[in-house]
Amino acid sequence: MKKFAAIMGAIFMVMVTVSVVLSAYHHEGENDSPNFLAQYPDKAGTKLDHCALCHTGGKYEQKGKWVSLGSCQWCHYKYGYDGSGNIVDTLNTYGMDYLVSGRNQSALAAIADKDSDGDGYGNAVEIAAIRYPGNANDDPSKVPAPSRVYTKAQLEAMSQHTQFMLMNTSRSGDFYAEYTGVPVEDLLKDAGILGSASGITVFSPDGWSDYHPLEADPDPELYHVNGIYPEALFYYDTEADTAINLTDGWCDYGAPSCAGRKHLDSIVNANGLKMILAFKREGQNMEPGVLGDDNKLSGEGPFRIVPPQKVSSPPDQSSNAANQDVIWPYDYDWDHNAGSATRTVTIIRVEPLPEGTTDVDVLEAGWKYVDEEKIIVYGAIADTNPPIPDIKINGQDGPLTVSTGDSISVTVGLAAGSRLGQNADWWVVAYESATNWWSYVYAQQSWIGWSGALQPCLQTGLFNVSPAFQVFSGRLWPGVYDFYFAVDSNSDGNPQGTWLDMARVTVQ
Ligand SMILES: [Ca+2]
Ligand SMILES: [Ca+2]
Ligand SMILES: [Ca+2]
Ligand SMILES: [Ca+2]
Repeated sequence: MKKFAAIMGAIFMVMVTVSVVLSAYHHEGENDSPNFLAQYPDKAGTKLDHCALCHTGGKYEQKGKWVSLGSCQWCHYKYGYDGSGNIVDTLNTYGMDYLVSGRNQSALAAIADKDSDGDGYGNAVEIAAIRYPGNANDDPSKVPAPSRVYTKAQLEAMSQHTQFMLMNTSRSGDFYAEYTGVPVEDLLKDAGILGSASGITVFSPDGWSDYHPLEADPDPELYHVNGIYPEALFYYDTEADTAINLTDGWCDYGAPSCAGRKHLDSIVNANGLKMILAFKREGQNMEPGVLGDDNKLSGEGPFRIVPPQKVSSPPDQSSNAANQDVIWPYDYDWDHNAGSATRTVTIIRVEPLPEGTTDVDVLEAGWKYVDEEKIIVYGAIADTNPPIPDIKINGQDGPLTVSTGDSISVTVGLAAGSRLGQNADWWVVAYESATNWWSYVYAQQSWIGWSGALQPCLQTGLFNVSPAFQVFSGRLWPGVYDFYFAVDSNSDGNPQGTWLDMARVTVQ
């Protein structure tokens, strides 16, 4: 019991540090990620080198609606910036196993052969394949989700949006600025966002991530992607102005775009205020983010997610400031949009990931992307290289007509595309009205008549079938036969026909 209390005390210390260094995953003074990298040195910079290795995302109910949070937000939500919550609530099954096994490098070795998340793959096997050992939805049978990489030149070639706005922080200084970039809504359309998408999680290479729903949400902490934000007013006071009140001022009005504006002026932006992926501030490229010796990210470029305030307010004094006897003291309930303005974004994950897919390995999209001024969008977006099943009768796509005396040959081919290796149900089936459904079962090298359910041909990882493979050869009774070849994005034994081809032959 005493040992447990000591462990919890240690975690408490780590989490207090979290509240100081919000921007970095490798939280100052924390030993868990060094332990992991000592045990698995080649996994540095991979997606496993992240909070999500041991911490879970989560959901909480608000007015009958469930709000989903990523691992960083969930930890801060459950645990609080003040460390008042219970850290154990934020651990996934791998994190729990690590904790109860001693929370050191030997604990990682001790649980290497365990299957912490119960998905059928041992922890070391998953880690070798760069799959999360504490997330049963991620395993080595899944393939990286569809992705698109954008260069800065490509983003600049898209329709640009410029807006003047307040960046209101809780703890740092506030400022007004003019940001230019691409509306995130437009970027996602360009990437081919799917109708199934519900939101995005953005990542910075220091490990910070933040979730944004597509549509407006009543939770004041959630900034939405789509649509226009409310118009804002410009709030000016000499007491707030850092250029005038050198001791207690908290708002920087020094940007050229502030010139000529007066207190309570309406802020007018052509096309309104939007969530943008900014690449310019005051018309200039932004300073690229770098991780300092103190593990704090400085700089904001090359790309920053910039959400406007959902509710316009004046800039308020920093919550850290001793002197709150000012015109706009810190107000918890005011909109601190700058806290959700993720700096140096290199990854946008469109949620939820399509079935059978998993996260891309973020190693490639880390600091290298900052240097190369690139960003990757992946997840619930169009797959430009999907599996293509092909079924042919006598070498033709059909429909065709033959005589009862003619022998026919049915062949299937598959280009696995982006889903190469993904576990799947394979279906080779035929339908004719008098005899109902037939399934070709590869293991038996034979066709099986309708027995109340279709039988999968195979249940294995997708591979390229080329040259085509013959599944039927012979003569058929008169009738109209539809032959199907399909592969699913899962291997649950039920036919979904995610990718499907059909050929019809009429025998007379
Ligand atoms: Ca597992
Ligand atoms: Ca797993
Ligand atoms: Ca503020
Ligand atoms: Ca299936």
